[in-house]
Amino acid sequence: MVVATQEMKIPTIDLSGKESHVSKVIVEACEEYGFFKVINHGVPHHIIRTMEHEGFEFFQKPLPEKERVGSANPFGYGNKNIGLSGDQGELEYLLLQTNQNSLHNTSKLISNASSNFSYTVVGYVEAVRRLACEILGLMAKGLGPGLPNSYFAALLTDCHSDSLFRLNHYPPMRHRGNAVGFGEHSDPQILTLLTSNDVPGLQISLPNGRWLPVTPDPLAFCVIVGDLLQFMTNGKFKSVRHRAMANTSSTEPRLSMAFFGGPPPETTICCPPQLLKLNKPLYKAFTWAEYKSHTYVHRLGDTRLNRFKLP
Ligand code: GA4
Repeated sequence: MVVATQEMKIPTIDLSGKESHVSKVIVEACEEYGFFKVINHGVPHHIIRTMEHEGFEFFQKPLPEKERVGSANPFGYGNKNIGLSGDQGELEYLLLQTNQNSLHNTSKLISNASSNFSYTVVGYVEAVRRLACEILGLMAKGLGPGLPNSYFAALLTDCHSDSLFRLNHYPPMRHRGNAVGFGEHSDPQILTLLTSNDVPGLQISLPNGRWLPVTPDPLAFCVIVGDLLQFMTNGKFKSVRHRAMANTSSTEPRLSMAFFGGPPPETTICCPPQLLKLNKPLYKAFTWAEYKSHTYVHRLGDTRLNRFKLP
């Protein structure tokens, strides 16, 4: 396993900068890495810390209480089993749908003080969805004229948007060497916004095949290009493969929180003509529902994008 030791190259983008500059550097980061960090992102710090606090409260509970939420199928509480096809990892997690009704109902199973949990998670999800839309707007702007700024963001604000929220809890496991917490994969949706407490674990795959550890920064969000954005930009943006190592270096648990921005299930995924210009399309058109079921069949670590390549 080759691991690069420094983080020197991961772009950290200050969203309070000049819009034309910010959109340019975002597009460059998406082309080169499919990954960058944002700071001065406008999501209030207390919203992030309160969500994190609620997450820790949940994972500290005895196992039978956590299991009352229902096992992740795919939504609910998961422990060591990731997804439906048997991938394993050294973590436990909550995977939630992000529509308000579903968040309210699941909150009742997650916490005795369910109105606190529900209020916190609804507020958090709305704040990160807004940030995801802002970033998608900057991407559309940076991709050049002709594409409306709301082109990608509209898929996340649609009331049928299939976006998810995930809390991952990595317990400290000193002396477990290179155990994997969440195996290598790319995110199937459009865009992921991920933040964590100060405990390391996330690594991204670089174009040269090395794994680069990402230094945790609780004040920043990591932005991860998903498969759908790779398809919709005809391969210009790269969906980045990433993984989380088990938490072997800290005595504290690691908690990460990921918002996965996805479109309504029946959305046709293809590259808009404004982005194709004179290039020929690299991928077939398909719906998000089709691609999503394909990801569940092919599990983590698969080369699932190839199936949609045109000859
Ligand atoms: C990876 C990204 C998200 O965490 C996720 C995961 C999903 C799950 O846990 O149910 C998947 C995985 C993820 C991709 C392949 C399939 C589906 C587990 C799995 C083995 C919620 C998502 O959308 O895709």
